[in-house]
Amino acid sequence: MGNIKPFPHPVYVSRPILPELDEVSAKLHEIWDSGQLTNNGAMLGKLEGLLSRRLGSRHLSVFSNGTAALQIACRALNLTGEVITTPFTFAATPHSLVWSGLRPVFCDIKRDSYNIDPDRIEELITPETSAIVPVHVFGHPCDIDAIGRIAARHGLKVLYDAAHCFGVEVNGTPVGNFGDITMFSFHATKVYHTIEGGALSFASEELKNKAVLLRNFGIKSEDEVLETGTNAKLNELQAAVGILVLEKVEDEIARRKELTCEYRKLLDGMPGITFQEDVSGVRHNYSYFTIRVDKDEYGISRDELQLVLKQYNVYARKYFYPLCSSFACYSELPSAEACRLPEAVKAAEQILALPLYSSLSDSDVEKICRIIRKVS
Ligand code: T4K
Repeated sequence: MGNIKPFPHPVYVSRPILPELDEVSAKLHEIWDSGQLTNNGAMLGKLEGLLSRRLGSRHLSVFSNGTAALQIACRALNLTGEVITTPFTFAATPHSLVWSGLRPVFCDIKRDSYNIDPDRIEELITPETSAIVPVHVFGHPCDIDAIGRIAARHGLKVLYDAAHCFGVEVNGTPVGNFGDITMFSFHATKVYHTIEGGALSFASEELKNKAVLLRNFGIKSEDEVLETGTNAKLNELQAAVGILVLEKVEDEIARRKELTCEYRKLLDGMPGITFQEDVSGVRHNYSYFTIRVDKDEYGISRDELQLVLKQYNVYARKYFYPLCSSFACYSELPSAEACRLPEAVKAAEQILALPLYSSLSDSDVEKICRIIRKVS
């Protein structure tokens, strides 16, 4: 297209923080010397301490991935029956509910935040409802106060999916300190990672103790098994990588913030392209930069733009498409009907996540924006 040359290498939506190999090697030496590879070793203990401080959580445990952590959270909270959640999320959110023997009930989202719409939650509550599972989509916090009030009024638990929210704060309070339990994902595509991994931040020590039992088969001691637990432990190698990644995460977030500002500056005012701004009072982590493509104003659809970008070696992603409620496994649910979820349906058709990671240069972002401007 025109005189813009494709990128010489693929430009992905995300790239993980990579610690220096000699630092990893030093940690591996420590692990080798100890002979302890997994089962709650010293590296995991150290990582949990560091993350508790960094995420401002008094009660925090680390797990093998965010999905297993969500399942354990459902079990620790004794959830039953129906759980109200958003369809505009990654498959892991509703799937974790089903794996926990629960029925997801999909609630529409707000147009601006892409998060569950609190004004639509109460009409979905039935005698079978035990919890709300909101997602802080793309790291933008949900309407926490409204959700808290609804949960209190109806005696429901709140389990937040904060997969995208490492380090996010709302009016000075870390995002993991709301609701009964909050889940973080530490997958390699996230702003902070342990290759694969996740954490739960609990409202009480009691919930934490239960979840810690559940992540190791429910084994309390050599003589006692207290719960039908599973295996969701993080091994020592990944914990070591997590410790090293933690040292780099502030720089990563700072650089992503600069790149986000650059995207916003260059895309501002482009007809048919809108994006999220920072929310007042929120400390953001810049985990994703998404745009919304209005075909009527922009000229081509989000899907067409994604294909154009691919021709330039730019691998933007349609997060979250397809909408979870349209998966074959959920489409028969009454709450999954598209007419009940108009905002979520539109978001799934229009939103595109653009590349965002610290090794991207300003000129890379400038070129991506030039491509987007040129196609319109
Ligand atoms: N809740 C929500 C709201 C979530 O978004 C997620 C996960 C979860 C729960 C569950 O948490 P985990 O159980 O995963 O901890 C990715 C991730 O696999 C997934 O963790 C994430 N959400 C989801 C939004 O995105 P894909 O299918 O997009 O990943 P993939 O492999 O296509 O990676 C995207 C790009 O990132 C690649 O094109 C290249 C780059 N990449 C990826 C990996 C894995 C790298 O450069 N290096 C890598 O190692 O799902």
